[in-house]
Amino acid sequence: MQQLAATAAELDFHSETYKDAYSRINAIVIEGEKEAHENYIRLAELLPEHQEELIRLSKMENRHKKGFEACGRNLQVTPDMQFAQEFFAQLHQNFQKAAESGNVVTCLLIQSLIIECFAIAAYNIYIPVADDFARKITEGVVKDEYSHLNFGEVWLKKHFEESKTELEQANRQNLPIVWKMLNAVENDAHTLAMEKEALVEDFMIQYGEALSNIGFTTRDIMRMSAYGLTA
Ligand code: Y39
Ligand code: FE
Ligand code: FE
Ligand code: FE
Repeated sequence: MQQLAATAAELDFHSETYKDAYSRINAIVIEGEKEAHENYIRLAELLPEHQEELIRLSKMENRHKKGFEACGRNLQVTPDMQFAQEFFAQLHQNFQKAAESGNVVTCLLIQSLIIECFAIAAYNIYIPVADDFARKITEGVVKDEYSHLNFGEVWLKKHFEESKTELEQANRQNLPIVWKMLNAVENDAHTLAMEKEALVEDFMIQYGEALSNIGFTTRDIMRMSAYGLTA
């Protein structure tokens, strides 16, 4: 009954059950950081006036990746990178397609809003239940993720009127994918004492706040948030 073992106080970071779940969650985070690193390099090409800042963000993502690789090694876990690539495949593909078409608004929605909010939610929920080594790493990382989210918010706020339609359509296309990803990781997250309900709640708070900061009304946000709830 591994499903019952997941309260923070009962976690055994060295149990086979924990390490098996960690091999997938750790891989997801490593793959996510790797793709985020690549995505910010791509965004730097698409937004040459922000090249320096975006390259700086991409380097932060690469450092995050190294930090989480160390977390896996610390627990003697081999990350399941194949699983992680499949986990991100749909969002990854949508980002690539948007980048090829020069749809920078869609790229920013996928990386700087959706993926960053997902990361912030996951890391906030993970920190209280992480092993000591991983907690210190993750506390440093999550601060950076807020600054990545902020980059997207500031740019999209500045270009809100001309981006609105593309943002709504990119939200409609990509938000359902996030719910599928959460479902795919729900059991493993539970084994690490990370509850899906908490992840969903934190994600929606971050994402709703981001949409509000960009310029969407509460009514818009309600409508946009409803996409994918059935996924
Ligand atoms: O911007 C970033 O650094 C984001 C790439 C990292 C995404 C991490 C995704 C974490 C999802 C973990 C789900 C665990 C329940
Ligand atoms: Fe539980
Ligand atoms: Fe990161
Ligand atoms: Fe980030």
